[in-house]
Amino acid sequence: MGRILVTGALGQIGAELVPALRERHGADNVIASGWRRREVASVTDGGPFEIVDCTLPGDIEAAVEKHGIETIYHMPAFLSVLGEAQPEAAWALNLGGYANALEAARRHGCAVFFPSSIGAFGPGTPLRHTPQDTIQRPNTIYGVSKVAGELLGDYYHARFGLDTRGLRLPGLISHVAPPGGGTTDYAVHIFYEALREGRYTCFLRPDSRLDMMYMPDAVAAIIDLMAADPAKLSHRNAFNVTAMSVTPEEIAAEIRNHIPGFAIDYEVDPLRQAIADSWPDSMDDSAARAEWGWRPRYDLATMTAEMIGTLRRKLNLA
Ligand code: AKB
Repeated sequence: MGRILVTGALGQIGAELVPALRERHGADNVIASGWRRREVASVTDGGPFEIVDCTLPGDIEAAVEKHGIETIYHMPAFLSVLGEAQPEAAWALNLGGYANALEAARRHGCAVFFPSSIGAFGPGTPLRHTPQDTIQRPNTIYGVSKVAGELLGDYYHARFGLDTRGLRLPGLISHVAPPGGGTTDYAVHIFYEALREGRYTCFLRPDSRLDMMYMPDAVAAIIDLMAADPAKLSHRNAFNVTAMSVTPEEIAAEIRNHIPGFAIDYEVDPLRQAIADSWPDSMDDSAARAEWGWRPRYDLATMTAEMIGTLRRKLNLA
């Protein structure tokens, strides 16, 4: 695969994607980058790091030239809730930054990975068993930028022959780096608060069903998609992938199997609830299964057991 650049490497996904790529390709072959340096041990301790502001035309290209990059994993994004607070900045980063990545890739013949999202769907989309190819009319700036990113990736593939690939990721549950500014963040916060406080106040309704995935499955999906035989890919940007379809009350019940006294209550935030209500609750990921062999390893029970065990050690609660 040659040398790799990961942009937005200090975020929730990058913090686990970078070590996995370094393990596979060698630490010196994976250049992590962010718009400023912040110590995230799993990323900054293990190999090269560059300052790259994706919104500046030329920044990504400079890193590509300097390191002889052949593949870009383009991860930075304003998530759905933060995007509604700062729509202009969200558009500049989420789409403008991706356009800069694609231009650098076009000039240097790089392959590119783009993380789309369940946020690329919206009102009008069938929300149960959401098909791979369906109506995409999101009503958040995050969703609009994700749909535009999917289309731009397909355009660069069709027009310039660029090897662009992407996934529509669901809410991601993880314990290395926190998410920030998303609608599905509750599914991470609930574990920290269950362990620290024994209780959690959720900003979504108890029955808000959404697709979710544990981070090791997301990292495996990203790596497997980029390694897949291109002759077998007819979708490229972007594949539905999911691992579980869960509600806050179902996650809480599973946590109670480990922390019996855990209590949850609800103070619904209207913005986040409206976004959640416009997103799928169970995507159909059969295209990913058929075209490149996608299979999640974790369900609600195995993810919860591992999150609780790992966070107990991380928070010194063992
Ligand atoms: C968000 O909640 O904004 C993200 C996502 C599902 O894309 N986690």
